[in-house]
Formats: sequence, structure tokens, C-alpha cells
Amino acid sequence: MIFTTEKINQFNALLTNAKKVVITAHKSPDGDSIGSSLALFHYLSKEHGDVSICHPDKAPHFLHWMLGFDEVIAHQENEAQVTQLMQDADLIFCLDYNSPGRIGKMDDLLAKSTAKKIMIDHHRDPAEGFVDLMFSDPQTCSTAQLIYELMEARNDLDKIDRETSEAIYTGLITDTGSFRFSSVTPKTHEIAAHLISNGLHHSTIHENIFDTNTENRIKLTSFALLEKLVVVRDLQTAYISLTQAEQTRFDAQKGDTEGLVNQALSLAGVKMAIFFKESDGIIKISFRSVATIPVNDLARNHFQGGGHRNASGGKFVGKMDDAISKFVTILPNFVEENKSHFE
Ligand SMILES: [Mn+2]
Repeated sequence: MIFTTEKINQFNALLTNAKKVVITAHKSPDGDSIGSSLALFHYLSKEHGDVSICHPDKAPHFLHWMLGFDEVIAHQENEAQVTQLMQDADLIFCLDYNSPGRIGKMDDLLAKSTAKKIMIDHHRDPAEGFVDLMFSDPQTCSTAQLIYELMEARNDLDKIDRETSEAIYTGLITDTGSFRFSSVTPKTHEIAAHLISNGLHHSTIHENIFDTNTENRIKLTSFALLEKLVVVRDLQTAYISLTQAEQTRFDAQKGDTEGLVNQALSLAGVKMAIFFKESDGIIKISFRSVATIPVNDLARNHFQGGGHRNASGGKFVGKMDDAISKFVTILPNFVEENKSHFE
């Protein structure tokens, strides 16, 4: 239980003393960063007059349907407005990220701000000292679940309306692969059950998020699986890579490669999957694994990254071929060192 009475009292005091509240979340928004931001926004707006959402960049199109989405101001698009809001803020929420480095170019605004800061997050190893009040629980599947638990701890579950409910549910399903990851607990299902009992149209939300493929996206996915999937059968590993040129060929939009790595992981006999994506001149790498295989070690030790045990990210500064050969060289050792996890 991270929402202790003592910490909720501190939370209440910080909120009461703040005139202007800004909600931030990590770069490259996903269903949980947007979902938790909107859920908190809808919730706080009921008791607090001045709440804004400032994100480093814009969310992929499959999240634009969300109620209140237009409230999210992207630093990338409205730098002056975000700068002003961050400067004027008395209280800043840091949602779904564990260190200031995760908000891209907004990190400077956060560092310079004199506002009080509250973190609500579920990533491991939160950085010390950049917030005044920290709610961090790596055991929880999503930040959206933590927003629900915050409302619960403040006896405000009756304030869950349609907007809040859909935002929380979006975070839950996108961060858990639709309730399949090991991070899902009875509590996660209890929350879903409560939201559905309250009238949430869960199947519509699922369709809004997952059934929004464009023709180009399906073709890009098909190309990636047909031409770019490599299965290293004896090491129970599969990987996919996409260069910038390959993405351009299919006019890839933000979010179009989302979930690709999970398709590689879905192969029978494969316990670890990696996706290499050329982006902004570097190679961004997504790692996924099953059971206890710690891909965050791989990401942290070799690819300047980190994250969760089963879902991590990293990067390689250089060419695609060099990123892949580095990985292929490391792979046998990693599997050997983690032998027991691969059995
Ligand atoms: Mn999350």
C-alpha cells in the first residue's frame, strides 16, 4: 500500500496550496501516460480550477479519441505555452516516469520550476530528489491503476465519471497487453470490474485502440514479419529491425510499429524478442521477454536503457547493422548467464 494516510495528507496539503497545477508525463506518449494524465486531469478538475496537461510530444493517432485529449498540450508543438505553464505552476505532477530524463526537452523546465512536485509512477529504480512527494510502485501494472488507487485512498471513487473511467481503462489495457502480463493482479481486475459495473463500454475502448489499422500499417507489419523477422531458435530469441527507409516506404506514422515486438514474442519456443527501429538518427531498441528473463539487465548493461523485467527499452548510437551485430554478439552470453530463466 503506497497511498498511506500520512502521504495522502501531504498530497492534500500540496494540492490545497497550489493555484496552478500542471500534469506531465513521459516522452513518446502511450496509453498509460495519456490515460493516467487524463484520468488525473478529469479528477482534479472537479476540485481544482486550474489544471493543465503538458507532454513533451503528441500521442499516436490511436489515442486521439480519448475524452479530453485536446487538453494535452505538446511541448514539441506549443513550446511557448508549455514553457509559460511550467514557469507559472505551483504544483507539477510527474506521471508514468521515474527520472527527469524521460521528459525530453521539458527536463530543463522541470528543473528550473519552483513548483512542488509529485511523482506517481510504476517504473523501477525511481531517481531520488527530483520530487517532493513520491508514489512509486513497480509492482503495479500501470500508472492508471495508481490514479484509481489514489482516488480510492481519498474516498473519491464516486467521482469516477465516464471520462475518468475510460482514461483509467485505457492505461490498464495498454500497459498490460489487455490483461495478459504478469503485472496484472486481482486488484487490476477488480478495478476493471468496477469501471464496467459503472457503465464503461470496454469493447468500444478496445476497438478504438486496437482496431485502427491503416492499410500502410498492415503492410508495414506484414513486411516486417515476412522479410525482417529473424528467429534464433537455439537461443529462444527472435528479433525484427526496421530502418528509416523501410518505414518511409510504408509511410509509417507514430505508433505504427507499436506491438510488433510482441508478435515476435508470440512465437512458440521464443522467450525473448527485440525490435530495432531506426529513428531520429539512432537505433531505438525494445526488449520483451516472458517469465523471469530480465531484459532490463540487457537494456541497462549494453544499450543505455532500462525498464521493466519483461519490457525494456534502450538505444544504440550508430548504424542498424552495427546495433544488430552488437546484440547478436552479446546474446549467447546473456542466455548462458540467465540459463535458469530460459528453461
Ligand atoms: Mn506505464
